[in-house]
Amino acid sequence: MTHELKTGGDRGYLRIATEEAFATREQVDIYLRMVRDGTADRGMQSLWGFYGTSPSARATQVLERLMDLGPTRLQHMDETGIDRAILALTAPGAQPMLDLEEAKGVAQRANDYLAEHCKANPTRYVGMTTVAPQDPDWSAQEIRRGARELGFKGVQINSHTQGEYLDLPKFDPIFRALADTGQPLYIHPSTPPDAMIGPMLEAGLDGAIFGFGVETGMHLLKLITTGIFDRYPDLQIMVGHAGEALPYWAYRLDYMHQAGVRSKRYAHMKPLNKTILGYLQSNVLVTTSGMAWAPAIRFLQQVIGEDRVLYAMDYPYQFEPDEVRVHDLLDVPLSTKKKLMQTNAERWLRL
Ligand code: 1DF
Ligand code: MN
Repeated sequence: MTHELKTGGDRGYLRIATEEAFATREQVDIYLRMVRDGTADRGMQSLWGFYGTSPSARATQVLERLMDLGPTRLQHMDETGIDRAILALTAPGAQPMLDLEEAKGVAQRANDYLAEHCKANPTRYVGMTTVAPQDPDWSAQEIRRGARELGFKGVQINSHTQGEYLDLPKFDPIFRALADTGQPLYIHPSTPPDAMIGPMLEAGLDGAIFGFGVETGMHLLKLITTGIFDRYPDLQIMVGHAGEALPYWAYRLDYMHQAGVRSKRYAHMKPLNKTILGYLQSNVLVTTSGMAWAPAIRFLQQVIGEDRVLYAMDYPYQFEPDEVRVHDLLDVPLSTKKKLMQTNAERWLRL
């Protein structure tokens, strides 16, 4: 794999990367305070204890790149042929912050900061709104402000909020705001909550290697089985990492879900309008972040449809030029590749 990576569409498509992270100094300082004073959950101790304090090349480089929305990031995009980046505040955003006012302030200032950089680089950067789901009504307002005043094109929530998942009725204002603004929700991974993380942490599997996917796949599955898409039939939920394993599991999920519904094994497991695979094919968008692997990408295109698979790099956590080439060299027609790299993002994010 040697071809030169250039922006500008020389291969017949632009490259739009859809899960790209940034951080604010304020956010990271609060994480470090929480790690020090013991208010961080075990996942944050593990994740941000590492990125915030490790002297390793990975940690120091990731942290430096997260905080930059300036020339270095643009240069890295140029060097790897990334035309546009869909940017979101890195996980877990303001969600673990225990002081509500502090959490909302961090989210709002991050949104303002991102909006400024998007305005300064309108052809390169697109923003997603960050929220503080601990306050669902405030988050709904911030989603509307992001869509209507800041020019953002979606909303990113980093899985659970202090152990709570978005299927709880109290989070409904967030879904109302997504419906009113017609924006997709990106459920980005976070480390699992304390109730789930134990055995993973012992094995070093709590982070992006596996814990992220278990946590986030379960979150989306729980939303599906509790009927989110029957309540909001037009809602689109994005997930990264090739669908956090759900597409691969779809057959078994449907078999066992239907068996559970028929036998009335769980009082709250109700029949749904569609199969789980059916929702994956009508309400879920999947990105290739962290999964630059041709068999997985082809599988997704086959199972959930080529209109629903979107390219993502996951800068700066997985900044690997050869992974862009893997996408370029996929053995699919140019029309399919153009959907993957460019037009699916334009369509679903209304760019
Ligand atoms: C990592 C990976 C961290 C991803 C992330 O956010 C993240 C990591 C804190 O490698 O520790 O977004 N990722 O999506 O793969
Ligand atoms: Mn990510």
